[in-house]
Amino acid sequence: MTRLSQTTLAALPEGVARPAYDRAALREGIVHLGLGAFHRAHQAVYTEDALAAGDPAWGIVGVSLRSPDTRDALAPQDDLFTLAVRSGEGTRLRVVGSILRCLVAPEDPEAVLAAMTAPDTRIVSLTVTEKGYCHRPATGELDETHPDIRHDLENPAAPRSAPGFLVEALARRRAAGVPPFTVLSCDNLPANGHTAARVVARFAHLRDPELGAFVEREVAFPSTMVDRIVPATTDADRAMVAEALGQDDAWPVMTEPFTQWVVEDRFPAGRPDWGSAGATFVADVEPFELMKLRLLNGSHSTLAYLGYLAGHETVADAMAAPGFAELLAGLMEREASPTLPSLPGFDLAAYRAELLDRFRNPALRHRTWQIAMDGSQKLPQRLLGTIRDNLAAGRPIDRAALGVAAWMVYATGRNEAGEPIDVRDPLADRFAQATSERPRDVDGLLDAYLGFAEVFGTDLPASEPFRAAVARGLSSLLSDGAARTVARFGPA
Ligand code: CS2
Repeated sequence: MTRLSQTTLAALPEGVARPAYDRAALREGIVHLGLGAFHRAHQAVYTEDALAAGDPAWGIVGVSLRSPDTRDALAPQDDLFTLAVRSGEGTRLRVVGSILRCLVAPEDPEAVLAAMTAPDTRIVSLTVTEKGYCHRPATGELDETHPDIRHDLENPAAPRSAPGFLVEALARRRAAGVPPFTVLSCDNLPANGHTAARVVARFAHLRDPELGAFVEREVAFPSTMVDRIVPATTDADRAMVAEALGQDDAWPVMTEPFTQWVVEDRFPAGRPDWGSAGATFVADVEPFELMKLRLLNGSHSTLAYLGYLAGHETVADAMAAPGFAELLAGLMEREASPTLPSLPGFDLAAYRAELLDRFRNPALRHRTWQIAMDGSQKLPQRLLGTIRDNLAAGRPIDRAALGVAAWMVYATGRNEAGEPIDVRDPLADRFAQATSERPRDVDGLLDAYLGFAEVFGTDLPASEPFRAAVARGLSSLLSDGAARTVARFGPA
């Protein structure tokens, strides 16, 4: 079968959308660090629409900080890729052209720095996942002992980490008299612009206090709330896309119809007209970010750990099992929502109902295992913030605490039948070690995990109501299993 490429675009079936602008006329205006499926289904699509609206200055250079896989898949197809938007009603296909080339940082850090220092580059955006910030999840501060940070302080001209690349590129621009780019974090972190600013400024300060002061003074770090569910692509997805295109795409991206991007409008060097594609610009993103992290992501993680332990492969499977929808509805309505700042004019109840519908999307096949990854980096902003606020206000925390308990069982690396779980987490080895040294009972697990201050801080482990609520969750999970524990939330 022919491979998708610039020259085969004209042969695509009529229903498949394709770039509505002259790709050859684009300039490179954005460098994106963390070229995963999420970026391709979200920011690359908003930018695609902005390019079609007429400003050719914003082509994207995609950078993978680790693996060559995306570049290897996309380069032979002129960096074009297919977006498949799936729901119970069917699939819509669109070929996206906003990414102009892909770089692989470990192969050639200098090429990445050259793209980041080019005067035409005015935005460097990031989806490097929570752990890519090299910060301490409980406090948001740079982890100065992180191996990549140590490496980048010793080898500033050949960095590995996102902070290392950003600071070296900003230093080179400064030396060359080129104004700084705007740093645009698109990761699921609270106040993500602020978090990025803290780690980048701190890293710059460690290199040279004057450079640190420059970053604080001169570089804009707008916060954003990003939302679109993007499950990992499978071979079945590839086959479906090839069949529909009549052409091969080595790495299409699967997603849902829903998409949302709320952005703080602080781009001193300019930005694409993402508003033409439906992005919302606001003065303060934080209330939106908290809402999304605590409602969507908090529910997602709770569902992922409990769903995985109950034997459900996908989110939609778990949603169809007894009690899951009720548990999540209660978590969102009774525990997460009361902690949120008010968003005048925003219909929170409709937002929660829409989330449950999105989780039920039968066409997505979003694996619980995928969402379960990196729990140590996700729990603080997804569940622990909700718990802290409710403890302070004397409100219930049982559902969120059950989510935490399920994570504790999951991260032992053994499921309810004693079979191994492939736990992906930067702290996985330390969790396995801590739990293997203690009995697999309520006290043993509490003891094993609550010592991890980088996850729980020092306040939660010292809170009796918190320990008691997690203990109740653990006790039910260990004696009755996840499926029965969750089923109790369902109609009697
Ligand atoms: C998910 C998110 O994998 C995960 O942790 O919770 O990727 C989620 O799908 C997105 O944040 C939705 O916008």
